[in-house]
Amino acid sequence: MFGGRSYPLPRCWSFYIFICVICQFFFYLVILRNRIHAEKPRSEWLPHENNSDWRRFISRGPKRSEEYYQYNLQLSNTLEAIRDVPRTRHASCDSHTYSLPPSRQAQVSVVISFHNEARSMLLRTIISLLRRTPTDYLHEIILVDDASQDKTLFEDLRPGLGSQGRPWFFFLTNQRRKGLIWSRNMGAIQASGDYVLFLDSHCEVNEGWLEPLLERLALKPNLAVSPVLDLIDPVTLGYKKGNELLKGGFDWSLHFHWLKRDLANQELPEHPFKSPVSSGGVLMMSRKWFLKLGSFNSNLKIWGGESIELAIKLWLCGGQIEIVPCSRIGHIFRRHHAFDFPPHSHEQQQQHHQQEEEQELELSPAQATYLHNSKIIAESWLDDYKNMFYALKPAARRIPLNHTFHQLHQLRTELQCHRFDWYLRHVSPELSLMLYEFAATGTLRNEDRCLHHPGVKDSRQQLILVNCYRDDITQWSLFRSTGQLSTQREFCLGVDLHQEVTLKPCLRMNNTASMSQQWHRMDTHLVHNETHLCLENPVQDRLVLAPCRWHAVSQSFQFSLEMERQT
Ligand code: UD2
Ligand code: MN
Repeated sequence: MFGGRSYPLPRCWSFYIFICVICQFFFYLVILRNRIHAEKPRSEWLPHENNSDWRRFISRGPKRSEEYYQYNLQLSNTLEAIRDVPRTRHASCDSHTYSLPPSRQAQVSVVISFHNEARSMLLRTIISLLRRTPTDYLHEIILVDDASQDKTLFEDLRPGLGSQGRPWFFFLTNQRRKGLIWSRNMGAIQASGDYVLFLDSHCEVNEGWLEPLLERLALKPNLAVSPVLDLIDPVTLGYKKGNELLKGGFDWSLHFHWLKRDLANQELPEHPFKSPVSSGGVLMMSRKWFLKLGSFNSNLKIWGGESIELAIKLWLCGGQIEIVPCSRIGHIFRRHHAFDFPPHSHEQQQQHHQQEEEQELELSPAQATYLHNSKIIAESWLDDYKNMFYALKPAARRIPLNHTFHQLHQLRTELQCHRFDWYLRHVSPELSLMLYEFAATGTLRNEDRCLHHPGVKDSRQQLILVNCYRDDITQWSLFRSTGQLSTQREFCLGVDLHQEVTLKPCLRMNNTASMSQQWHRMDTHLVHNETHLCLENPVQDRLVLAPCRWHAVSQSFQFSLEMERQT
């Protein structure tokens, strides 16, 4: 019945054993591979210290000074690619069970745009992401090299990150400098995840950073969320806890500020909270919602303002912003820009014209770019309140814009966005308070010169009168309640025992200002309460106190914005 050759028994057994061993081998290989996959993403550079590949990668980078990067490069190069960072979030965040959406509906794309970042720093950012993000959720990391001078960076980086499997890596290169706003938009277009996270290239994500953000996003699809940013010191690279009692906001000059967060009844510091603006540029939201909102306004140039623009757009057009203190990401806050600002138009003639304007306004390219971007925000979203911005930033009136607002108006209609007064009423009462707190604000002008305080470095607290169109010109505020005349740095104009005009830290006792720092307005004069003398600019750059003469031009001072009718 069983025709053909029959093998002797021993040979047959050894064959079966051989097959079994092979099967087992493959079985373990598959299991092991999956386990490696699940526990550790696949980078070759998930380093043991002194990993020679990582060291070689760093050493191939261009040699640059500390000033070039504005942080301690030497230290960054010697630290490990991944290091332990202190747990900075509240202990209750660790015990909380997060209700996460299923991973197939919550794929995260991380977009990192960088210009001239040190190799060790960029890699530390990436490795911290790979190490501390649940692999099920980390879909891809999109790196956009914004025309850095290190031309072989991607070439050298690619092999270490591998080319197969999740998270996927994408390497985009701008041949010409486009700025971070354009580059982040490109990254978001390239992305295919459900959510997009924008991250700077000198960050370290802390343990468990993602889950608290995902939990909030799953609850409210139109939300944008930010972690609390921890502070990495640019000199010591020490990692310090960031403050969860601060929220993001801006003033009428459209400068970003941290504002005090007030806790509601029963609210704990670690609870997520609404914020007028995200934690700077580090934020995560639905990718589709981001694109529907028109991404970051692509008319904004190079650096600055985009997170304020997106925040206003989000709030006015049906979204919200929350900061989530259980999520922590460390960021190096540098004291100065580590890069140049190129002149910002690509068309030669316009570029020339623009540069001439900037020179005439005595603006540096960085200031001109920021002013340009702020002007776009004011024109796009502030409605009539844009006059408040122009009053504080008169130079912005002369910055040319090269586009129309047609598309933006369309977006506002399509998404049925509220007007800006809604933002003042519902989102940032601080901003509307600023409208009522001051009797007058802005530059303080006498004839064609403005009163200026060159900065805290000047130990004599010297006051001078200079050209009003300098962008760093001091902004003054005359407070309704206290009569103090203060700079943004909280130095107050006062009078000393010799009746000399002084500038000293603003003094308050029992909620009333020191008498020597109190002023009131009489017509366009500034009268010192205690001495009844008037502020005067008798010769071009000097400031004195003198008996009031109501017709003296040298005693007539105008703020750029007067909130009270002058008597
Ligand atoms: C803050 C924000 C940043 C962004 C910026 C305003 C945080 C932590 N950072 O920046 O996200 O909102 O304000 O626009 O809140 N870069 C380019 N191309 C350029 C210039 C910069 O790709 O032309 C990169 C740069 O390498 C860095 C990122 O953009 O990764 C942000 O620049 P930054 O770190 O110099 O600015 P920062 O932290 O003051
Ligand atoms: Mn940064």
